[in-house]
Amino acid sequence: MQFKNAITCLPAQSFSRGLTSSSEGKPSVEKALDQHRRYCDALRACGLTVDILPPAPEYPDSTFVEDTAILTARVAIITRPGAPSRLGEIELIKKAILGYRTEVVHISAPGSVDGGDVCQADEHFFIGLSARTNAEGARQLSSILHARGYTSSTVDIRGQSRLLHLKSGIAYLGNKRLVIAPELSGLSAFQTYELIEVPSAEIYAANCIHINDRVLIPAGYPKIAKILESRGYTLQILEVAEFRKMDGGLSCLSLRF
Ligand code: CIR
Repeated sequence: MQFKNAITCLPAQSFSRGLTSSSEGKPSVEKALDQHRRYCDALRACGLTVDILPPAPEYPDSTFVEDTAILTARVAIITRPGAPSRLGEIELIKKAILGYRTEVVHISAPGSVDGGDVCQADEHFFIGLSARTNAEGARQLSSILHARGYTSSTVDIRGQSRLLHLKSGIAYLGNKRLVIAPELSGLSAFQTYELIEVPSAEIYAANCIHINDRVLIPAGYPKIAKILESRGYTLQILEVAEFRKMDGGLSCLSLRF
């Protein structure tokens, strides 16, 4: 899959008031802005044109744009985030997406879907059932995708305490190859894929992103970096510690299409 564009959103001054389960302390907005700037530079280095939305202080988690939309070649879907404090973010992203697409479709109540639970692997979509994405949301999403010729399957991650979203534990690298957290690698859903298992202590780096000819991975995870390099990938290593403090990873900071 070749990507051309990305949408990101600057972290707001209210960033540290977002949702988190991390005990790593309060993030610095100043550092987050610096890490975000480097992240956008890395996306450009992958050949993308980056549309940076202004900060939205009324939504502290709005920098995690990936959760609010799913952009595929055939349809643009506005999600319905599972956390009530994030519901309003969809209006911001919808406005931005309508600059690229003439039509969007919505997930509607009582369905909920976070984009972080949706992993596209070519024509197939893995949909995580999580604390954020419910069965009705997954059903609506599958039906939207199937109507456009895609396939999908659900992966239940409820009860996986280290995974907020499905993509906290998997990333698609193309060619039927996945980077995967140990807790997911035995699931039948992934049986027909080649799996690159992330060492358990480096699980945060399972949330990496394959963009065109590069793989972006977070700084501080040398074992998986070495494994990916030995497979021939060109890595772009990025510091995202301030986002990790708010349970966010590399993928959630952008929509790529
Ligand atoms: C949240 O809990 O919703 C945000 N603080 C973090 C969202 C991270 N999103 C993602 O991994 N896709």
